[in-house]
Amino acid sequence: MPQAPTQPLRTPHFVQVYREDQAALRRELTDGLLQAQPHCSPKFLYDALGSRLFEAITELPEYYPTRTEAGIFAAHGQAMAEAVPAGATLVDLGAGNCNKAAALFGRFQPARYVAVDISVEFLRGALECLQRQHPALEMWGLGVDFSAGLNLPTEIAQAASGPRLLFYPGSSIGNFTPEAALGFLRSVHAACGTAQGSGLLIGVDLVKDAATLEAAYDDALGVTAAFNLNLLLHLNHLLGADFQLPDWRHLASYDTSLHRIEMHLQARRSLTVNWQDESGQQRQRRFMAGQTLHTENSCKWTLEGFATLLQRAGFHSLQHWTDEARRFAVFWARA
Ligand code: AVI
Repeated sequence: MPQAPTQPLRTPHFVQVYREDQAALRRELTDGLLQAQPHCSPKFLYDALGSRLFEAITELPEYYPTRTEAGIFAAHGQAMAEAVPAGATLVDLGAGNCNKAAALFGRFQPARYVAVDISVEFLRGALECLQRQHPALEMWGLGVDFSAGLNLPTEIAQAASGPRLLFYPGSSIGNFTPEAALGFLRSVHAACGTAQGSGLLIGVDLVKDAATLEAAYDDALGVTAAFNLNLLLHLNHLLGADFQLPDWRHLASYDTSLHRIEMHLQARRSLTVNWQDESGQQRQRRFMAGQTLHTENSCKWTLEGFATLLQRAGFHSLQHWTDEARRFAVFWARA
């Protein structure tokens, strides 16, 4: 019997822009370690083990943001679908396993899906699997470091000719200082393009009592402590440094005037850390007992403060949805 012709299977397109630059990484890390208040960008929390530990954090009873945001999408998904443009290019910033965006395909009916992360290799498996489930949807994987601003490569900008729906869930905007968040949101506004109806759907963690926040960033099981301490293993790997884990303790405290959780690693005793900079020169940093390495800020916003930030970045016609306890909010903002 003749076989019915089968549809050729669509495959995702992949574009890798980010190239790891070992010398630039060593320079950035050396510069941070030698400051009066030593610091390190939170992006270094996410090596392979750090990414797994972060996934575990999202399951912790104390870490409310992930499940609260999911509850807001479940309760208000229909209202969101009515607000966002139909048939849009859905651009998923920090897509990871793509699960959050994929859960919205049914309601939002995008014409095209662009998953953005630092490396297309992180996206490949998830996108290939999603493509089999949604054979008609055009899919792209884009590997860029958008932490210093988002810039869509020409081939994707050309493919995304209609309205664009930029999607930035998870309250990762909180890991930018307010000034850096403004610069980043301005770049997202530009990436929305000029088609009618485009905009940004973004999750943001709200200001609340210090006890709830400090528990969320210093859980009883010690997973966040492990996540923070793992940064030292990552630095040992990247720099050939000699951080010893037992010499360090995890700290997380809420600064009520800056509205942010600060994560630090505190030296338990006076010690010296050694490493090699980008030119192979031996460097060292003395830490006195109690001195810290600042590893992350997680800024919390009021509804009014975040609305003002979005407007300063060029967005308008804002809508937001929250949970009953007003712990977390999802904003829709037109470009
Ligand atoms: C990824 N980001 C939104 C998390 C946060 O809550 O700031 C990272 C994190 N750090 C400690 N726990 C979770």
